Amino acid sequence: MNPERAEKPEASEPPEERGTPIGRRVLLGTLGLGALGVLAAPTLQRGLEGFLGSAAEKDPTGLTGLLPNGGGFRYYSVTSSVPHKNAANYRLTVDGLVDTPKTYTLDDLRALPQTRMVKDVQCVTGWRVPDTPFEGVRLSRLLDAAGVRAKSGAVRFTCFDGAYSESLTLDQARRSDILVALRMQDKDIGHNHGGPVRLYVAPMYFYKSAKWLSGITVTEDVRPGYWEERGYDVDAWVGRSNGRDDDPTT
Ligand SMILES: Nc1nc2c(c(=O)[nH]1)N[C@H]1C(S)=C(S)[C@@H](COP(=O)(O)O)O[C@H]1N2
Ligand SMILES: [Mo]
Repeated sequence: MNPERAEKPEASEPPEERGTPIGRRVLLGTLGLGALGVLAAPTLQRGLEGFLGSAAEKDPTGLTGLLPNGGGFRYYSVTSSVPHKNAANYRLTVDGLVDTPKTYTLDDLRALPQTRMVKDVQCVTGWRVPDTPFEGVRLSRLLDAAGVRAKSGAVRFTCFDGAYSESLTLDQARRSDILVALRMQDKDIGHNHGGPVRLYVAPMYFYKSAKWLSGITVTEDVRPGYWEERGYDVDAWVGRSNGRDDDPTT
């Protein structure tokens, strides 16, 4: 265990690590809201999203990591608000070093063969959610459809939150356990979990699974993603990176 590596994620993703006074207020507020939801289920989703938005506004550096996101997950966003996308306005582009750049609608993606897998989710800050189903289109299929050019070496992912990004080497991106996911927990992916489409990188820490996915760009070299520029490992294998020794998820 390399202490230098272990420190970095904590420093750059503070929410779970530091019990700041603001953190406590946000958490208490959320618990109150949860009780309300029992009475008013249909309005809760909107109310919760509004609340998450305003909580993030108070601390855009990531306090939202404290907020429950259902089923053991925590809500993360590096921006204070994220536009909502649906079947009418969602688009995913595949471009860069490819022969045929493509743009997919949600229906286009739904029409492709879907792969479902059930594995644990592990966040680099320590929380883990067992046996979580994800379902979607294999990333390798979309890369093949676009025709990756010979000199390519990596894939970059961008998001319609306008800030987050991720990356994989081309070899990693071609693994069969990496999905452009449309469903999570056997439901269409909701807004707070990065819907309608998020990346799912089964063998790596959950920060690789970019929410609100809007762009897949084939590049020559790996370009470190949002958290990777802030200290996280680019090769984020669960249990073999970031100075951690969690059980692998695959
Ligand atoms: N666009 C975007 N994707 C993201 C993040 C983010 O802040 N923005 N956070 C990452 C991290 S650190 C985690 S642990 C998971 C959290 O996913 P959840 O909000 O569905 O629990 O999303 C990952 N993908
Ligand atoms: Mo995370």
